[in-house]
Formats: sequence, C-alpha cells, structure tokens
Amino acid sequence: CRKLGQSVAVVGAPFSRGQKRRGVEHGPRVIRAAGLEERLSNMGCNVCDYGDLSFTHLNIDETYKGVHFPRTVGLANKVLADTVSRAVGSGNTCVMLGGDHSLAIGSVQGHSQHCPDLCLIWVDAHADINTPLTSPSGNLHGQSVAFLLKDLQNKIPELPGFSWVTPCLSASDIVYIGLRDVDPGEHGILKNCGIKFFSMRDIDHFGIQRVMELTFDHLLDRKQRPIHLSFDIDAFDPSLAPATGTPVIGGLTYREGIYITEEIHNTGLLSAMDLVEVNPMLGVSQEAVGSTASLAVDVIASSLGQTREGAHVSFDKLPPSN
Ligand code: 4U7
Ligand code: MN
Ligand code: MN
Ligand code: MN
Repeated sequence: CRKLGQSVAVVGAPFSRGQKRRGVEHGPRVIRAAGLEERLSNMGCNVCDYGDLSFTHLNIDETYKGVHFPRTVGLANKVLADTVSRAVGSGNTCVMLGGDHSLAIGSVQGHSQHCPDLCLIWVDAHADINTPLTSPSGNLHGQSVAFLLKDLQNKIPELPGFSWVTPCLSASDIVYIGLRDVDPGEHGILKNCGIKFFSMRDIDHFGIQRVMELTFDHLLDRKQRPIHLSFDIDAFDPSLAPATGTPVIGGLTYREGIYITEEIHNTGLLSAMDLVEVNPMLGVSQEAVGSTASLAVDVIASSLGQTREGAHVSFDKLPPSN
C-alpha cells in the first residue's frame, strides 16, 4: 500500500439467505484460497484477519410481506455491522468478503457508525434498491440500498429483524456504476430520488475515465469524505465472472473494473469495501470458479493500491554487468 503499513481488516461473511441459490456462502473461502492475504501483505498492507463470522440460521423465519428470511438476514447484518464498526473504529480499512449483497446493509451501517459522513459507490449490474413492496423476487440482496436510504423510509414496511437498522444515507450520497438490469420499481426510485447512476450505456458513451471524474465530482465536490465501495462481482461481464448468481451479459471489462478501483484508491479516501456474490457452486468448472475468485482478489488489491505499473518499490540502480 502506498500508505505504508496501511492496516486492512479482512472480515469473511459466509452468508446466503439474502437470495435463494446455495453456494454464495462459500465466497469468502474461495477468495481467500485465491491468495488474497498474501497479495495484500506483499503490497505492504498490515493484514488483520477477523476470520469468518458465524451466522445463526433461525428455524422459524416465515416470509413476511413477500420478503424471504427477514429475521435471519436482519440478525446476520446486525452481527456484521458490529464487526465492521469495530474494525473501522480500530483504524483499519475494512474489507468484507461475501456472501450475498444483502450484507451491504450491515457493512454500510457499521461503517457509518464511525464515519457518519461516508458516501457510497455501488458497482453492480443491479441497483439493489427494490423495497419489499416493489421486489419481484422477495430476495433481500436486491433491496439492500432501500434500507440504507433516508429518502425511502416512508415506503418501507417494518420487517421483523430490522428494527436496529437506521437509514444513514441521502440520495445524493450514492453513485452507481455498471447498471444494466434495473427493475421498473427501481428505475422509478432512482429517478424520483434523483440518484446518480452510470449504466453500461453511460460507460460506453463517456468512457470509464470520465465516469470516474463525474462520480467524484458528484460525491466529493463540497468536501472530502470517507468512501464505502460496495462491489458486486456481477458488475463484470459474465465471461470474466461466471461464478455468480445473477449474471447479466454486457458487463464491465477487466480494464474498466480495475480502473474504477484504481481511481478510488487514488482518492486516498477508501475506508471500507464489500466484495460480494462470488458463488463457487455456480461455476461450470474449477477454472471458472478460480478465475472469478482471482478477479475478486484483483479488485480488492487494486482498491488498496496495487497498480498496473508494477511494483510500488523500484530499484534505482541497475545491476552491473560484471
Ligand atoms: B444482486 C432482482 F428481480 N432485481 O430484486 C431482484 F432481477 O446483489 C435481482 O445485485 C437482484 O446480485 C440482484 O431480485 C441482486 C431481480
Ligand atoms: Mn496504497
Ligand atoms: Mn448486488
Ligand atoms: Mn448484482
């Protein structure tokens, strides 16, 4: 890390009840197995491994107003929020490994306890801003942002398991990058609340460099503030990230994805991030799983300062020939 000895807390969150497909709870294991901690250590980061959290799957957790496993998801996110809050409070940049994207509720909440003025960059094919009443699936991983947004609270019924959540973001605190599969209700919310988003079409139109400039203009123009990056691996094209639950054709290239995280690192303001929705059980081969996990490691490493220029340290003297 260019901030030498930057402390990074790695929090594994093996959780999958925010959606219906099995396997995403193994995300933390395969991301670790792809060499995450060695990469971060080699970059000069001080890695503090918080291990994998253990979550309780409640036996009785009936669907409530169409929402599946509300109590289990609520409880898991409470545990995660407390851990992220502790990790950030101890001076770490927090890296949460999912698990499904419902975990962003706890991760952002916990982060905001220490950094109430944080802003959120959500990199995803999806907007994850359905309310329980607009959700076509009832899955909470497609609703995370709705629970965080102050502007939506009078549109959200109280869910069992969610009483501890206090919405901490305003519409102007959020920028989306990579959208290409947005539900009708979600599109209405984005427009009504005036939330800034860059769809894949916008990336084609402006180029990723301009998109990042516009993102920081929007979030950081008035003041510098901590950044929360929530990175859903399905933002990438499925050819690069096949092992994920809701792939959508036409996603980010490798270079666009890494440029996003390099620019976020260059602000010096990244304070916590999520890397979610890697599902090793959905890869058609070992290779598909391995490449998705290794892409996840690249995203995290470049968010924390790995560059494509090679080493952070360079030799200023060449070895003599004799
Ligand atoms: B992910 C969806 F309807 N919008 O709400 C929904 F298309 O975390 C998908 O971004 C949500 O992977 C995808 O269920 C959630 C659906
Ligand atoms: Mn660095
Ligand atoms: Mn998502
Ligand atoms: Mn997604």
